[in-house]
Amino acid sequence: QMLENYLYNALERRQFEIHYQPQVSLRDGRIVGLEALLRWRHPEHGLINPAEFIPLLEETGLIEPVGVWVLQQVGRDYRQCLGALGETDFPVAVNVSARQLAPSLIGQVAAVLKDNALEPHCLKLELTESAAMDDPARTLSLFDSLQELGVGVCIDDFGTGYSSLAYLARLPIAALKIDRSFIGNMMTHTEDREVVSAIVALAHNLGIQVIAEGVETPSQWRALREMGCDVAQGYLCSRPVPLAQLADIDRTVW
Ligand code: G
Ligand code: G
Ligand code: MN
Ligand code: NA
Repeated sequence: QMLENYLYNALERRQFEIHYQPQVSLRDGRIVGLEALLRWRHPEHGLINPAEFIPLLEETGLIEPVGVWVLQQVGRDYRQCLGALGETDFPVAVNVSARQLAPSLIGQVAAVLKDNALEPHCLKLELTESAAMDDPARTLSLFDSLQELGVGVCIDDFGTGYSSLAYLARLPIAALKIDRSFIGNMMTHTEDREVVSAIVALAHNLGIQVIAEGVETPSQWRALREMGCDVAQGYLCSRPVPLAQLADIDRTVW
């Protein structure tokens, strides 16, 4: 309740910030993308993770203005992100909630590109598997519009929801992100390793890139590379960090 009252003013008090986590090619070790992750810097409670307040933002409808702010902030940060990493060009992925899946999302994304003079491939959206499958017809029409705009959509937390494979094959999807629960167990549980391997094969057969989430150890990295998984994201490479710390990421660990 307390948190909820504070949340109403958090946006105008500029208490939200965005941290960035690199996504690294399993083939050549290059940073090929970033995921933007929202944080709330509360004056008394310190840095609060989204698991604690995203559900509240969704319930109250505040996710809509906050979601617009996230997109715009990522747009403003984009060139600095690349500069910090010494790279020329890669996409930054922004998470969107089911509540943001309205036709207005297309206009919001288009405005961010225009306002910040960005090419469409600079931005990607991430939508969880369960949000995408909630209303498959709506999802299909939004994905088609985003593809027309040139902005790719990734399916987040893949493997934990109930995908209709028929819909999945019809959606224009930029990448499947394998849920970190499978990666966490893949070295100790054969079944999880088989699930990871099956998702890689499914994605590749559909011409879709695969990103492994929650990669924490060198042995997971090696196993994923052997399976032909494309990209790794996780604490092994870097925790999500504020923009100012992107330049300090230690690339000798992977
Ligand atoms: O960063 P962390 O692991 O705490 O994120 C927890 C969850 O919050 C993740 O599932 C992530 O997708 C979600 N999340 C992070 N940032 C955003 C955001 O800007 N918008 C939405 N809708 N969800 C986000
Ligand atoms: O659901 P989504 O994939 O958007 O959530 C990303 C969340 O996962 C972020 O909140 C981030 O802090 C967290 N995360 C990123 N890398 C790792 C990791 O290697 N291990 C664990 N346990 N969490 C991670
Ligand atoms: Mn995500
Ligand atoms: Na995820």
